Amino acid sequence: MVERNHPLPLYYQLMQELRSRIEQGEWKPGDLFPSERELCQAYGVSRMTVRQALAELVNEGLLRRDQGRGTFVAKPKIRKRLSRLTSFTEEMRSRGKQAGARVLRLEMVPARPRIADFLEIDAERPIALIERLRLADGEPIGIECSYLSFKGCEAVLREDLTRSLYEILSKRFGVIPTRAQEEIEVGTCNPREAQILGIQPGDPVMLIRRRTLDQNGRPFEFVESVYRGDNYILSVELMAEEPSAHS
Ligand code: 16G
Repeated sequence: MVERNHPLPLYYQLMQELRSRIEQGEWKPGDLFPSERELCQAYGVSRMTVRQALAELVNEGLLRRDQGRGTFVAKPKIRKRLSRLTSFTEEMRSRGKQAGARVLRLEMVPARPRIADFLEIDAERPIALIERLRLADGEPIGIECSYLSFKGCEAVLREDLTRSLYEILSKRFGVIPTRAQEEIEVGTCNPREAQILGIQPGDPVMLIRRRTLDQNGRPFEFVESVYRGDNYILSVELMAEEPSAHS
């Protein structure tokens, strides 16, 4: 259901509700999806809210628009093609592992110029730094150093950050990780990283930089992570473009 006094925006709640109805198989692939008007009535929300929720589901590949005919439930094959933005916790859960975190550093720091650029803020503005060792079933996997910038971000430092950061941000701060840009590089770890990760200095590691945007397209997080090269696998699904139905 969609609730007005909820920290998550209405469109986001509606999108989650519709996504779970689709995933539960209420409609079959190829079925005509209820119209905007029907959804407005069923959920008591504005047309704008419905449009935004539907646009997200089209983006995710769960729905497909057919000009002049309406919105249809997409074939599941299309969904697999899209990579979804996940948190460490979700990623581990999907592999049947228990995610954990040990906090290494937690403080407000002035944004260095390079980080300020990524976060689209002025250099030297105070941002929240959270450095954590990430664990999978208790085993060290990587060190994530997140720089957060949004109004009231200093309050995040008082949260229990051994839990999922993305869950805390969505539920308590209304900041919903929606999109991200990532860069991946191969490198070797320095003595400090080696000691924390339980490997040897110079061992291969994966260096990942991520800039994460919220539901309004605002960058709120810049992360620099170092993952152990021996127990972390990046898996990406690639598909050839499907021939269009009209060609
Ligand atoms: C991922 C993200 C990191 C984010 C974390 C939140 C990369 C390189 N990093 O590990 O940006 O802060 O998830 O995970 O993918 P959490 O919600 O489990 O704390």
